Amino acid sequence: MFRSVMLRFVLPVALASCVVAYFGLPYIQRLLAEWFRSDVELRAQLVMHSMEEPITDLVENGSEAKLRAYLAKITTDERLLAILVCRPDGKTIFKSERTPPSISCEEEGNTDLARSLIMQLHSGSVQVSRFDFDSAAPKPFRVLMVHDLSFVDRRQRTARDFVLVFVGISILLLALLIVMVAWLQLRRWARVLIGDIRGKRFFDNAHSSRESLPILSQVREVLAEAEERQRLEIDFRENWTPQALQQVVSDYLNSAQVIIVSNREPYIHNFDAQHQPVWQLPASGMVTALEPIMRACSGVWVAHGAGGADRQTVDRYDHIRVPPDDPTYTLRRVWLSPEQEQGYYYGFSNEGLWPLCHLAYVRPAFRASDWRAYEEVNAKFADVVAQESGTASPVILIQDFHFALLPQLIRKKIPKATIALFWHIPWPNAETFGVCPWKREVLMHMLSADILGFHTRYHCQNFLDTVDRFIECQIDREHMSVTLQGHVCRVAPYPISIEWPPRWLAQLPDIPACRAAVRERHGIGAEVMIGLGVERWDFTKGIIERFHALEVLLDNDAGQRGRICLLQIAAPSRGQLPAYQALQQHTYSEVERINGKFAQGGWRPIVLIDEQQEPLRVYELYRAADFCLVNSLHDGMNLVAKEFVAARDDEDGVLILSTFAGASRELPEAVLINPFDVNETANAMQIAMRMDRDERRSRMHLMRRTVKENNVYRWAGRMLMDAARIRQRQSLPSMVSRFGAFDR
Ligand code: GDG
Repeated sequence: MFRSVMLRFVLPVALASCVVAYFGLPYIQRLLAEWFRSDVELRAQLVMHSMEEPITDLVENGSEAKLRAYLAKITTDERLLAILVCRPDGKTIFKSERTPPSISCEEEGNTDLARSLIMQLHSGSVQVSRFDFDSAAPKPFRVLMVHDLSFVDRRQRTARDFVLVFVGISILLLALLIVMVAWLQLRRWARVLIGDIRGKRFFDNAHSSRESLPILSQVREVLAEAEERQRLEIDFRENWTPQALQQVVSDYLNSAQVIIVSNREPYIHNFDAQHQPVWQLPASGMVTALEPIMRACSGVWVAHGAGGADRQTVDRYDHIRVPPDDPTYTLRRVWLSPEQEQGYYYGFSNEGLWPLCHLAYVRPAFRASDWRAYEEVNAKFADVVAQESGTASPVILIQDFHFALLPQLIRKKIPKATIALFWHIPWPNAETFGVCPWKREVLMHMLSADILGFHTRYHCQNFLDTVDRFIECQIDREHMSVTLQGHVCRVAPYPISIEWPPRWLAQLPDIPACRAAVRERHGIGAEVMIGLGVERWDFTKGIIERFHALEVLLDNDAGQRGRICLLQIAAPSRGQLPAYQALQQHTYSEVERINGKFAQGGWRPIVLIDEQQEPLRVYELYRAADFCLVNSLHDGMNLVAKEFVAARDDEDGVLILSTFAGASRELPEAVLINPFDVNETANAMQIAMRMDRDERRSRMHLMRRTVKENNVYRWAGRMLMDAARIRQRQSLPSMVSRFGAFDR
């Protein structure tokens, strides 16, 4: 920095000063010389004036001795070098002792001298002033007064030396001043910019001083542009693969440790009939999305050990390497007491937050005991994450609404961790969220994360509105961030997806074979079209509503009876809760009623499979279906829609999709419906059944391209890239001080 300030500021100033001195000095010298000379001239006139009378008397009286004595006295003045008294014809009347040889009356008499003349002699310059005394008098004469001007030279030299020293010292002082001011200013800017870069005051001009605003806003613009460019690059990167994700972790995160925290574990161990532990993949969208990422990045996955044989399959550190058939990462199981599970999982999470965030008109229940269990379990998970964290700054990916408190609890234990919380379900509007008695606690804890991810921009806006309503903080809506007590939390949409290609496809036969197998397994005739529903048995998924839509269809168009079958997988979920038990009962009774109403021969309109299926079976069903019905009443994303599309490498099949599922934003080529309107859903089924092959192909082709490009690796890659950027920013101050400068 010192060098560049010297080169950029001090050197030009020094050069300018030298140029001024170079051209100014002769001028000053000339001016001085002129002043002194006119002083000497004046002096000569004064002297002459005072001796005018005596000298005239003495010359006219011819008293040479007296004249000599008189003038000898006058020439004792050291500046007055000599006096000559001359006749007009050049004769010398008087010539003082120190008269330089080159000055004489003769010469003076021959030349037409001006009244005053500067002469350069060996000994230095002299000024010769001439005074004529009355040429009409009987004895005219003139006086030549020679003044020594060597003092002018001396003074000129002194003045020059003084100016040079003065300029030199000024340059030095100026240089010091410039360096100091530049250093102080740079230090200030660096501090402000570092704050900006870390996101603290990035977009807040109120905190920046006025003079630094122009440069700061430019730097800010450049930074924002660079980030946007990087984001666009990622967005347009088409080929997101596990390898690309691994590269992100190694290149951008410097192979940081990645820890995933979720309630649901990716592998559950239960005992089979022979009391042997067997593992199972849970029916969970979150697990479906994250498992491929852990396979790509390794690391540790911390989750609740909920399986009957889970304790028997871990080591003494509660670790198990998974996937069981090809271990690539570690699963750390956390044990919860039945009371904890009841309060935290079934209570606050699934009876409180789940209905709160889904507008499915099931009233949320908030109990203080559930909240306490929720706090307790979150604290327990924070302890486990701290134990599992092998470094000071791991990347921690927290999953879902079960762990809203974790960001702050982990931040306290691992301050330098990069924490992202992904919210897999919708975020409601501020009024709706406002009914939660612990809304402020939930929001404050969440905002300790570095990244808060939602599926859609709409959910992000809802979250920001909610924070705005209940928390005193700074919200930057343009750049989607919240600053609370100096900590910046980025709120961004990361639409989740599935792996591409889904690994199960490789194990499945072609479409006709899958169709044949499914028809045979479920007793569906070859002439019957298959409409498919695959879900966790949840009231948000609209299972009852789709039965009613089918009923409307069969009521309205009797010709469709015997031609359509709704094959519904309902994987039991949260079965301990009254709302889910009621849903299950309602499902059974509606299936019975509708089947009873329309069944004929071997045909039933609804085939309900009320057990969780192996993933391979689920994909076989996708490949066998004529259309897939996703009519969620409210859904964060909905992965079933994407899985169906991914399974159809024949570019056939129709997707009917709820506009209240996040997936509808990405898949507008589906037949979109309002799931609350059963007539519209019935109509959509008709459309699906009648759609011609070309249209089915065109729609499916476009949807497949979207899902392929926006796969789950891209979802994770974008979040990890944002995490990497945040880490770079956070590491900046220490980097700057390492290089010895500003952030003190
Ligand atoms: C939450 C959000 C968001 C279903 N039945 C079986 C089975 N499944 C699998 C499906 C799919 C997953 O479960 C369900 O995913 P969804 O996305 O549809 O829904 P949620 O579980 O509610 O997930 C949701 C998701 O998180 C991800 O962020 O999209 O909006 O609610 O993968 O295939 N899997 C198996 N057997 C079944 O019987 N093996």
